[in-house]
Amino acid sequence: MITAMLSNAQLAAIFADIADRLEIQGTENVFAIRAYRTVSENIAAHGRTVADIYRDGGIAALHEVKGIGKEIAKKIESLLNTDVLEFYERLKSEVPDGVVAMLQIPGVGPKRVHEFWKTLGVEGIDTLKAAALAGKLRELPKMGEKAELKILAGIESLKRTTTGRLRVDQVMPVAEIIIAALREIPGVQKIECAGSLRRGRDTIGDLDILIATADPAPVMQVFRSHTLASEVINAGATKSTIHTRDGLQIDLRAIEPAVWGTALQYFTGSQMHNVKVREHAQKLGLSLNEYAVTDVRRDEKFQFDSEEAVYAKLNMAWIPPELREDRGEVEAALDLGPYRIVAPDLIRLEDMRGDLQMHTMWSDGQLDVMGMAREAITLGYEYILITDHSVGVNVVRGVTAEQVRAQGKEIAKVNAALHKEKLTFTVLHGVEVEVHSDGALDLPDDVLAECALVQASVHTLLNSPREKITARTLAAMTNPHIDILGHPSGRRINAREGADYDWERIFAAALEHNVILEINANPDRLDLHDVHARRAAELGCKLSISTDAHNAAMLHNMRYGVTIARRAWITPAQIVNTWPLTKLLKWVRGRG
Ligand code: DGT
Ligand code: CA
Ligand code: CA
Ligand code: ZN
Repeated sequence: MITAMLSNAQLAAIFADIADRLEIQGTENVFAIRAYRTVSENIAAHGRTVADIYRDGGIAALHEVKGIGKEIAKKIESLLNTDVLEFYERLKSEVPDGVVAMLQIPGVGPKRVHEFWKTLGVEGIDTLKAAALAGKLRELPKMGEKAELKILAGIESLKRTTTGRLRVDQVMPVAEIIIAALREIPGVQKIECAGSLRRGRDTIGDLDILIATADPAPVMQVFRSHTLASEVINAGATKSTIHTRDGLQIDLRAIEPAVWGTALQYFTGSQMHNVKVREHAQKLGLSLNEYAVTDVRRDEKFQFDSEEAVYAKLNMAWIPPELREDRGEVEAALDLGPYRIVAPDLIRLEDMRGDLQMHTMWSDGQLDVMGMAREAITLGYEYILITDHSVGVNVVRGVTAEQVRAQGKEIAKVNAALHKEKLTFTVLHGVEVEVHSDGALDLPDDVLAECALVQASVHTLLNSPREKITARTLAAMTNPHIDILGHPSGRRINAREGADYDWERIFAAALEHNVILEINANPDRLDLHDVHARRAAELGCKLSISTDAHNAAMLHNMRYGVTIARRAWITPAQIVNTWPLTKLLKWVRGRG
């Protein structure tokens, strides 16, 4: 019997952690470390859930996932059956968590951590900081004063970014697992996420789940004893709170079905939105909380089982949760009046016809062109743009001018093969060209001219002063071959801030030169973010939403990008990859 319903992401995280700990420990067996890393990546990228594969086909079926050999299959079996792996538990006791935590410091890898730990006896970030301040790190081989300062700066940047909030992709799968587990319990009428996850924020403080039922006891019981719960914080009759092993807090509240509307409205927030709504209600002589709307003078209470009815009672249109941040949505809802929807044509995932940023084995992707095309076809897309990195991105393998041309031939072959199968699907040939620090592009114009669309991206020196980085990117945007500006700010959520651009000038240039601004859907980036995307769209800029996928699984991240676009009040017409291919190509060719 499978007891633990581990997701692929959780299994992948365990194997990545095993590889890290072995490497920190200084294991001689480089081969084993690499095997664990490969398995971790392959599990994360695998289309099917490994737990399902095991349940359906047993241990033999696990070999379906590349890299899972006999030993690792046994480990997965043990994890799925008993939720513990003795080998892993032993490794965790040998290499303390505090030591592993040092890996979070930018620029610090397992080999360094091994030295800090074994040579200096440092067992955590705080003691590392003390050692650096005492000048002890500079004496290690291949270190020095500069490297020591860099580590101190890295520790400071960690403090700024570890806000205790998790990325949305670290929370969404957990929400889906919990909801699936609770939905089938007898008596459950409705179940939905509230709070920041329902509003589609890029990071989540804690996960709020609401459930409509007249019989909360069994639901609370199942929730608190779920395998994901590492700790039960609160065990009330209608409210429970648990923590998961990844440090996520989950609040579950049982709601009387008759007051579902007010409860969902209240617990969705945001707090600022609710304050605004209550201020307006007051003007009507009404007050509201999670249980009812009250006519204050008559002391009469009204219950609502739907959110639409709550807003209607306040003479307001229903507001999509993504807009509830007190950014003008309450005013818009008042103007429209009851039983309407603020922004009814916000973009939806179904509107997407293609994906305009992805990588293949020509650079640092894991699949070939055909592999990416096949996955995109299963998603119902009509086209994709292949955008491998140019060589200038020195952290990863890139394509040279000759390789861009050679890739063009491969793409033509893939298109011919798909055409033969009578598939109406087109692979477009693009490239992600690096913008050098002086604004020059990493590939010659004649090569760029051969691509259907060209994306320019900045990956280096993102912390340059505003004037410098703005000028650098503006220079690239004026090159007539540039069609898209990829992940414009360069931020990595919970890891580094984006560049300090003069955004108004970037948006003006995008408008003038018809450069499409990307909303990168990778949940690690989500870049442009909502406020900037909204401003750009308002100014008339065109945007794209693309996954920046490096494997098949990452193509499925499109939904996170669409959510950001919804939070930016964006409609399908403003996103170029909702357009039919002919319209997109016509616009790109006719521009400038
Ligand atoms: P988070 O968890 O930091 O990502 O953000 P939220 O918005 O999920 O915040 P959370 O979990 O504290 O509360 C969920 C919603 O419940 C919040 O958006 C509004 C409502 N709420 C909770 N506590 C209060 C409160 O003390 N006052 C008001 N006005 N609303 C509250
Ligand atoms: Ca929350
Ligand atoms: Ca909460
Ligand atoms: Zn990039």
